[in-house]
Amino acid sequence: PLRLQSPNSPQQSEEEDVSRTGKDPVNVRRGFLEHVRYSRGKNPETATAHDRFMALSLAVRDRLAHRWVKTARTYYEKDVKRAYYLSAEYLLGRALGNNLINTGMYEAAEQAMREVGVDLTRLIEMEPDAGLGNGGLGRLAACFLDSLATLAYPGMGYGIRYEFGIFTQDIVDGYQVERADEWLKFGNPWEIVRPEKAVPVRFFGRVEHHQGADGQRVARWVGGKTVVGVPFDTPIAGFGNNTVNTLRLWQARASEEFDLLLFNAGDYERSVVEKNDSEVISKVLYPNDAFQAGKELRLKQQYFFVACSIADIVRRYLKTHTDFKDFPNKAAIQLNDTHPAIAVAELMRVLVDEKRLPWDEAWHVTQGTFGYTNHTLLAEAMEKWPATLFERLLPRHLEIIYEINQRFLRQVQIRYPFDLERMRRMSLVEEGPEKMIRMAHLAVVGSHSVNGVAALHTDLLRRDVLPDFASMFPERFNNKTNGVTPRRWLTWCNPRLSKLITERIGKGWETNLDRLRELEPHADDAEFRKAFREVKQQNKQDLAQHVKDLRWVNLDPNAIFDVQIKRLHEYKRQLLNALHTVVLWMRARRDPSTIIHPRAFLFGAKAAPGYQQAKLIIRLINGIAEVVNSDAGTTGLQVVFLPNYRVSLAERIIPAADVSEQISTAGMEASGTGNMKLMLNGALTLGTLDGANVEIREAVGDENFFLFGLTADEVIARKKAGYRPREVYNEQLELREAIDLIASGFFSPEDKSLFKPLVDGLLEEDRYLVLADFASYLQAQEEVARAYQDTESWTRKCILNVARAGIFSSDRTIRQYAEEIWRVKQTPVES
Ligand code: B1H
Repeated sequence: PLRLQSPNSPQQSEEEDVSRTGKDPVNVRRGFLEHVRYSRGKNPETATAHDRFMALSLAVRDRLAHRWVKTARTYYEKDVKRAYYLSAEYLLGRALGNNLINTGMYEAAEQAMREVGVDLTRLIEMEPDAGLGNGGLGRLAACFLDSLATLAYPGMGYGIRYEFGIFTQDIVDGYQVERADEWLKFGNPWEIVRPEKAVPVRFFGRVEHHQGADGQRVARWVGGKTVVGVPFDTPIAGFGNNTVNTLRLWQARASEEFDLLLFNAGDYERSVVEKNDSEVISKVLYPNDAFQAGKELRLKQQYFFVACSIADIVRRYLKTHTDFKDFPNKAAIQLNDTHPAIAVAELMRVLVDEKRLPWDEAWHVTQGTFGYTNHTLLAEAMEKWPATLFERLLPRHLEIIYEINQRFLRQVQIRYPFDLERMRRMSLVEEGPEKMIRMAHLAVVGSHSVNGVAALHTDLLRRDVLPDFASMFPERFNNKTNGVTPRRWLTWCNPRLSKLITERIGKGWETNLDRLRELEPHADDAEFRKAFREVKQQNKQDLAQHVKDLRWVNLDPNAIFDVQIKRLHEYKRQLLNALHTVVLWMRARRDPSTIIHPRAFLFGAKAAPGYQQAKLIIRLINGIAEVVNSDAGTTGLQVVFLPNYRVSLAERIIPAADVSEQISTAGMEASGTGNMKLMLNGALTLGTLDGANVEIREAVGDENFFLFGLTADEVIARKKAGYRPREVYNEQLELREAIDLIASGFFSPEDKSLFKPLVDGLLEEDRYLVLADFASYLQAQEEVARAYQDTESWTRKCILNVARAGIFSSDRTIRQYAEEIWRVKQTPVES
C-alpha cells in the first residue's frame, strides 16, 4: 500500500483536495482550469471547445472518484450479494449532463462555466452519444444501471466496449446511408482502463478427457487460440446519493504469448495478422434489432464478454470464499435476452473443469445464480446456432450443453412419460437438416427465473412461445414490466416541465415517481393547465428551431407534433403512419378544410443496413415529405424524417411531442419503452393493445388514450381465417387511392417502380396487418385531431398522463428485480 504520510508533511485527506472534490462554482472552475492545463496541456486561451468538454468531464469524474472507490469498498467490506447485469448492449447516450444532474452539480457547473465565458449547453453537446446498443433493449440496460445506483443496490453491468457503436445515419436523396460511429475518436473522458484485470479467453482447440486422481472423469479444453479481454470501467452515479456503481466493458486484445510464439518462429507478418483477428472481436456492434443474423463473429463476441465477466465474478467471489456453496447468495446474474446465454455453459465449465465441483453441485449453483429476461416473441429474433459452429469454436461448451440436455430430457421423460413430441419440442437441440442449439431453451433450463418485459408479453411467452417450459416450471415464470429512468427522461431532458412539477408538488418526485399522482388535482386548475401548455409550446419551439437547423423545414409550432421514434421495423408499422399521411394529403388537396388541425408528422428511425424493406420505407417517408412539405396548398400538413435518431435526439423530441405513435401489430412489440418516455412528458398515446401500451392505458384511463386496431388474439384469428389484404384494398377507397399513388411512382419520380416491393408486400401478404388495421387507425387519428381542438380538455389529458406515469419508472422495475429475483439488499454508501 501507498504511504500517505510523509515525515515532513501532514496527511492530506481526499476531502481536503477541494479542487478535485469541491462542488461549489469556485472549486468546479478551479478543477476545470487545472484539467485544461494539466490533462489537456493547453492554456485557457488555446483550449478548443473539445478540450473544454474533456476538462469539465474530467473535473466531474474527479468528483465521482472518491465515492466510486468508497462504493466498491463498502460492498467488499459488507460482503453483500451483488446483481450482475450481462448485456451485449448499453445505449447510454451522453454522460456529462446526466452526471451533473445526478451529482447535483448542474447549477454550479453552469455558473463556473459562465465565469470563464463558456456556454455549458454547448459544451454538453460536444459529447458524442455512447451508442453501444440498437434500441429498446440497450436503452433499458442503461436505465437499469441508473436505477440500480440511485436505489443504492450493489449492481454492476458487464458488456462489450465496441469501438464502433450503432452506425451514424445520413439521409442522401431520401435514402439511409450508414457511416461508422467513431465515438472514441477524440477520447472518452469517463472510462478507466484496468489492464491488470485482463482475462484470457480461449477459442477453438479440442477437449481431452482424463481419469483424475480421484477416479473422476476430467475434461480439459486445450489448444486453439487465446484472446485477452481488457476491462474498461465507467462510473455510474446514483441520483442524490453517494453510490457510484461500475459498468465494466471488455475490449479484445491479442494475447502476447501467442504472438511471441509466432514472432520467435520468424513469422512476423502472420503474428500481426493474427493480432487483427483477435481485436476484431470488439470492433463493431451488430446493427440488427430483434433479428438474429447468425454470424460467427457475433457468437465470438457473445462468448468473449461472457467468459471475461464470469471469470471476473468468480475471481471477486473467491477473494472472500474458499468453496462455491455460497455463490448464489453472493451473485445474481441476469441475462439480458439470450445474447449472453452461453454463460450457463461457461459457469458450468469453470465450476466442473477448473474448480472440480461435481456436476450436480455445479448445476445447483448455476441455476441458483442465473435469471433470464426474454425481450421478444418474434421467431426471427430467436437465437439458434449451428452445432457445427459450436463444435469448432467452443468444443467443450457443446459437450456441456449436450450433457445438460440429456439430464434435462430425462426429467421431461419422468414428468411426461411417452411424450416424444414434447421432448423434441423442449430439447436444447433442434434436429433437422442442420442441428441447431436453441439458446432460449439453454437460458430457461439454466435459470431459476424467466421473465417477460410487459404483462401481455409475459402472458404470450407462457402461452405461445415457451408453453412446455411454463407448464413444467410454472414457478420460474414471472413478469417485470419495463420502466425508464425519470432522471434522464424528465429531469434532464425536460427542465421546464420538471420545474413546473416541482413548483406544484415540491422536490423528491425524481426518486419517488408515484408522487406525480399529486399533480392529478391540478389538472382541473386552469392556471396550471395554461402553464403546462406554455411549457409544451416552448419545447415545441426549441425543437422547431433544431429541425430548421437540421433539415431546412420550418415546423409550425402550432401544429400537433405527432411523433413516431423507434427502430424501423415492419412490425412497428411506420408504413401505416405513412399511408395515413398520404390519405390526409390527398384529402387536403381536394379540400383544404379537411385538415381539422395543422399536423406535423415526425419520424426518427434507423433501419438495419441489410433490411431492404425497412430502408425502402425510409425512402418512402422522405418521398412523401418532399411532396407534402413543398405543397403550398396543404400548409397544414408537414412530414419530417429526422436523420440519425439516437438518445440525444430523443431528448429533444420527446419533450415537444403531442402525440405518441405506438402502433405495432398487437402481439409483436414485447414492451416498448419510448411509449413510457412520451407519456411521462405529456404526450397522448395513439396505440394498439400491444406490449406495455396495455398497462399505459390501464394506468391513464381509456378516455386519455387513443386506442385502435385488432387485439393480439384477433390478429391470430384473422390470420388463421385466411387474411386477404387485397380484399381490404378493394373495399376502402381512400386506402386504395393512397396505395395506388405510391405504386404509380408519384413519390419516386426518378424510378416509378421503386416502391413496388412495399406495395406488393401489402397487397399479397401484409404479414403485419397494416391494411386490416387501417380503417380503425384512420378513425382514431380523426379523434385525435378533434380532441386537440378542445384545448382545455386536451391539456387535462396530458397532465393526467404525466400524473399517472409513476409506475413506469425503472426504479419500480429494478425494485421488483431486486426483491423478487435477485434478493439483493439496498446498501447505501456513507458520505
Ligand atoms: C428488443 C431485441 C433485440 N427485443 C436481438 N429484442 C438483437 C434482439 O442484436 N440483436 O441480435 C438486438 C435487440 N430488442 C426490445 O426490447 C423489444 O423489441 C422492445 O419491445 C422492448 O421494449 C425492449 C426492452 O425490453
